[in-house]
Formats: sequence, C-alpha cells, structure tokens
Amino acid sequence: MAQAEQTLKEVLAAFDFGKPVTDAVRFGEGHINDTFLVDGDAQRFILQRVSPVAFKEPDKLMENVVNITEYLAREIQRQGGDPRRGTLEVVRPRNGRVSFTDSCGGVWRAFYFVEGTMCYQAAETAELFAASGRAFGRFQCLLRDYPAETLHETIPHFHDTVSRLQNLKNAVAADALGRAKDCRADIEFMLAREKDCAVALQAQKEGVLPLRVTHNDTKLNNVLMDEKTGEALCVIDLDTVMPGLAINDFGDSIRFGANHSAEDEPDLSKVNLDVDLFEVYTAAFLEEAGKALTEAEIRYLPWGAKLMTLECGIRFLTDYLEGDSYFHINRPGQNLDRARTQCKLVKDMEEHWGELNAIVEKYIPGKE
Ligand code: ADP
Ligand code: GN1
Ligand code: MG
Repeated sequence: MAQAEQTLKEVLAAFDFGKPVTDAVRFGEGHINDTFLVDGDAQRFILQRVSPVAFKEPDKLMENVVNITEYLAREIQRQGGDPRRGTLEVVRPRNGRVSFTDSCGGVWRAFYFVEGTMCYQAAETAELFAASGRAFGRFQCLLRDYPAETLHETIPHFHDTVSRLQNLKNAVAADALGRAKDCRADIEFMLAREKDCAVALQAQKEGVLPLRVTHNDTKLNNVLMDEKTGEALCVIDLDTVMPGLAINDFGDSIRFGANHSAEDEPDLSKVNLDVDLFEVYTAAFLEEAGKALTEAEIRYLPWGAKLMTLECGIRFLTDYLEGDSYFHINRPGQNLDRARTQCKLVKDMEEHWGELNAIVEKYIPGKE
C-alpha cells in the first residue's frame, strides 16, 4: 500500500465517524491544507492535514481554532442563530485531544461538514459577492470583544508586505531553479511598488489603523453559502485568525472576487477589476462592519485592496521561484500565472484609483 494511503487509513481509524471508515476523497480547492470529505454514519465530515509548510506550530493553531469556534458558537447562539450552521465545530479524535498526529508526523483535525451549503470559486452574481461581504463584516463584529492577546500568531509577519517583498528579493537572488529569467517584467513590476508595500504598516505604526481580530484569508471560497437562500452562512478556514487590519480582510476579498476570472487565468485580457463589484462589496462589508470601523479605516480600504493583491502576487511569484512548495499547484507554471493575474489587477486598481476612493468616501457614516 502506498504511504499516503496507509497514512489516511491510520488517520481515519483515529476518529469516531459513527461507523468504521476506510476511505475518503480529496475535497475543495484550498491551496494550503490537504482536505478530505468523509462519509460518516449519519453525517459527513471534513478531515484535514494541516499544512506543515505553512504552519510551524499546529498545536497553537488548533488552540486558536478551538477557542475561536467555541466563542463564535456562544455569540451566534446568544443572537438567536444556529451555531451548527453558523460556525465550524471541531470533531475530537479518539485520543481526546483536538488533533491527531500520524506516524509520519502529520497533524490532522476534523470538522462537521456544514450541510446544505455551497462553496463558490468565483463571484457568479453580485448578490453572492455581497453576501460574502456581509459574512466577513459580521465575522469581524462577532469577534470584536475577543481577547486578542490570547491568540497565537500562527504565521508570523503574515500580512507584512514589506517582508514579503524582501522574501521575493531573496528568492530572485538565489534563483534556485533558474526561473527568474521567465519573469523579469513581473519582478520589476513588484519592485517598482516597494514604497507602497509599507503604506498600511506605517499607518498602523502611527496609530491611524488599529489592530483588530481579523480573519486574514477572506477569499470567497472561505465562506459557505446557504444553498437554498444564497445567504452566507459560515466563515471557514480559521487558521489565520489573528490580530490584523480590517482593511486587509476587505482587500483580500476584493482581490479574489471583484473580477470575472480565475486566480490562475493565463489569458490576462480576461482579468479585469470590476469597479461595480468593488462597490457592491464595499456596501455589504460596511453594512455589517461599518459601525465598528473608524473613518480612517474606511478611507484606507482601497489600499487594503491594492496591498493584498500586490502581496499575494509577490507570494505566488516567490513560491514559483522557490519551487512551488507553499501553494498547491496542479500544473507547471500555475503560480506564475497566479502572480500575473494579481499584477494585472493591481494595475487596474491604480488606473481606477480615483473611482475606488470616491466609492469608499460615499460610505463614511454621515456622508450617505
Ligand atoms: P485551505 O486552507 O487549504 O484553503 P479550507 O479550510 O479553506 O482549506 O478548506 C478547503 C475547502 O474545503 C473549502 O474551500 C470548502 O470548500 C471545504 N470545507 C472546509 N471546511 C468545510 C466544512 N466544515 N463544511 C463544508 N465544506 C468545508
Ligand atoms: C491561501 O488556504 P487558502 O487557499 O484559503 C493562502 C492565502 C492566499 C490564498 C491565495 C494560510 O488561502 O493567504 O491569499 O491562498 N493561505 C495561507 O489564493 O497562506
Ligand atoms: Mg481556504
């Protein structure tokens, strides 16, 4: 039996799924963890191996996830919602802990599958995108009073765009696989925006942008939609919930959802920022989170969009140069294509900069 298959069997036996389970299928389109769908006795489960490349301290990560999900469940219940559908719930393995370590050292955890939901890879309609905006805005409000100092930093410097650019420079200098020659123009594009990389961090240092408990990975496919009503139900992928900037949660959603192409679209003529979708998301996100945000945060939202897009491009390109060890790929050159779509979107944002700023200005309380 191949090692991976044997490990999966070992892991499946470590959990109580209501009946003996010997097989599970790969599931979803996340770039980081290894995700499987498990058919249990009366219900389904999500089983995941936590990425050892991304997360160096899985026990601390799981402590965050358990504490956050339990906190969210209490808040949702208090507000009259259904915590079983409104948040993830960790399923403890037979060892009574919150994760299981296989004999090769892999760390695994399970969640109840949130039934009756859809997970989208693109904003197929404006309503769908708005629903995700309300969900991430609400998520931030639900965690407004969460004791931030008790959260572990699961990936240090996660949205430190300056250090992300430094990593890119290091990867270019090392050029371990001789790939830098294929992407000179992309590298130049990113280096030309070195000053921009410091904008949000500087505003945070100066006290203009406050640290809040944020999700930090607010892609559309990290929220589950009710398949009947289309409303967003459950924010998932909580591995990077840490103190961060609200503009980054806004920005990462714009990066992924305010366009009509896949993140790895090779034909850049198809990759365009949709300014109308930018406005749709702005209105929806602020409908839920707006009351909690300062005027300065609202004014900086376009910077959140531009920086999250630039930073993600920088990270994809760095991974391409280093041999695709961080983001899962299913074809050669995929991380380079991903980096290029991000550059194209950054360029579009710069071209529409005045419009984006005028849009957010409309949503500053008292200006509607
Ligand atoms: P990654 O960090 O690799 O992105 P995610 O935690 O986002 O991993 O999970 C990958 C995919 O699995 C999600 O995009 C979603 O489709 C699906 N998924 C994860 N957890 C659940 C759940 N509890 N119920 C239903 N689907 C889920
Ligand atoms: C990863 O885990 P996933 O696929 O939801 C990544 C994000 C990137 C995103 C790009 C922990 O998100 O930071 O923005 O890919 N997550 C981590 O699609 O690095
Ligand atoms: Mg995900």
